[in-house]
Amino acid sequence: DFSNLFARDLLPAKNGEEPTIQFLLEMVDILTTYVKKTFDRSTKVLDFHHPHQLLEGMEGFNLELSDQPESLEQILVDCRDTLKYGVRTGHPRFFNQLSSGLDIIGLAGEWLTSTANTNMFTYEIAPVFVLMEQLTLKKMREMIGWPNGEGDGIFSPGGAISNMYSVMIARYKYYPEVKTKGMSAAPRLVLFTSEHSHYSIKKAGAALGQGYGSLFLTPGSFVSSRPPILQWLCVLLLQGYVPLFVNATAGSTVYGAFDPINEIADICEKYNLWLHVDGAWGGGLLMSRKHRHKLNGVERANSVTWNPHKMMGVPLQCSAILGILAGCNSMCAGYLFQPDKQYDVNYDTGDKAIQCGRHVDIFKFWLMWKAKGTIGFEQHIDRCLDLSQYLYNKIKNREGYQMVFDGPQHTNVCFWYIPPSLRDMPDGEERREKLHRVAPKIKAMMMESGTTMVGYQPQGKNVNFFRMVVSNLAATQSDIDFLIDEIERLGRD
Ligand code: ABU
Repeated sequence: DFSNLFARDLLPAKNGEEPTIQFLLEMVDILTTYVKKTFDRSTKVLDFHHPHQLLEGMEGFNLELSDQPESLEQILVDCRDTLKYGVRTGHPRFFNQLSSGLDIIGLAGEWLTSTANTNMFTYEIAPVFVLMEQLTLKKMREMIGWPNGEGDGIFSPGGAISNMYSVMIARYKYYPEVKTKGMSAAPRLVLFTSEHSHYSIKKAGAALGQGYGSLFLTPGSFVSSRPPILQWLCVLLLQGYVPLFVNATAGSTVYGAFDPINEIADICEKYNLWLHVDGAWGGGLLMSRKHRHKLNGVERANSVTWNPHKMMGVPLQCSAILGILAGCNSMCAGYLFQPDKQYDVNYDTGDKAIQCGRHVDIFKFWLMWKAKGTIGFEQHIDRCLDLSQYLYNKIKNREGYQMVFDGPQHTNVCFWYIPPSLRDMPDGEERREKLHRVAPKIKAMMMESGTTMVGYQPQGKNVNFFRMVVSNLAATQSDIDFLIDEIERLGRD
């Protein structure tokens, strides 16, 4: 009975051991019940409520904070309700995001990480985690193909930050004085990326003081737009701009497209530009002997973003920036990074980061790698790509579907569902407007019924279409069949 117990009765309180153990066991029960239900297809993916409904308070669940403590009984109810009104991103029918799934080893790793509750900035307080990070990053660099896995890297709070690191280290390499003098120490720098690349490259330009106007977007992906890059380079050079950096995307967010890294690397070498490969989504394919050729040339990159929390199913967050970071961000804060410690202070890796405090993202990933082996990640990736091919084959000639592009390169399958009333309508503005409203409407109904979730978006001239992605090992062909049935059920006129 927790109704008369409060947080103050738990450790370090006197005689707090027994209630602490009982409370944690109850918590484990809540979490394991949630885990079991997540894999049970008769459980909904979500129990949708509008923000105002949750803010007004549901029965027994009040988000407001109070001055007086709640009993542990209420705290346990709050925990159950937090999970109840959340989204089961590990459910086999959750296809909404690039990161999905609920890996049990990864989950156990995250529990351990929170229990250890340490900070990644120094070996002094995170000796084992720092070494795990170093070893894992080296292994990742070996998979990229850098000689002997040489180089550097760090885990960061997500792909956008990893991409921002890439711009920072490029700028530091060519214009190190920017670190002390700011942008006045650099000419007008230009970054290149494709229209289909992640918006974080643009954000990096803005955040780093170059302005996102310093970014040149090539239409579509780089596959079709190499000549315009070259042309722009020449024009820019004549106008006094200095091209600095090219981002090649390995697995674009919406289409899952892979830029031709070798061709882009040729241009970068010719013009002495930094080559970054954003493999946040596609980096995982390096683990697959069948699919890694899609990143051919990645070994020629100066820096690489790779998010194991996406295609490799590692619990959020787990994103790596690989490249040479040393010196770029170091401030040598004397209270933390004392040079006269008794151990090799090269292992005080925190000074490479733009953060000070840094969460331990490595342990769950390292533990999963131990538990699955490289071969386990390979099987995960091959299976997810096979499943996407199954979906593509199933709908490419099916009545009521139109593909946005042929032949998926990653697990992204993009398509319009055409309701019966639009099937015979001639192409034109009216049809486009109507079609634009179809995916959001079906998605809203999907969320209200809680049966499945899949993303949608417009892209360029294309009106709203569904983007299906698979990264969850729990998904099967029957879940793909379910999604299609559900779209057709909800999309009936
Ligand atoms: N680039 C962040 C992930 C976006 C997505 O899950 O669709």
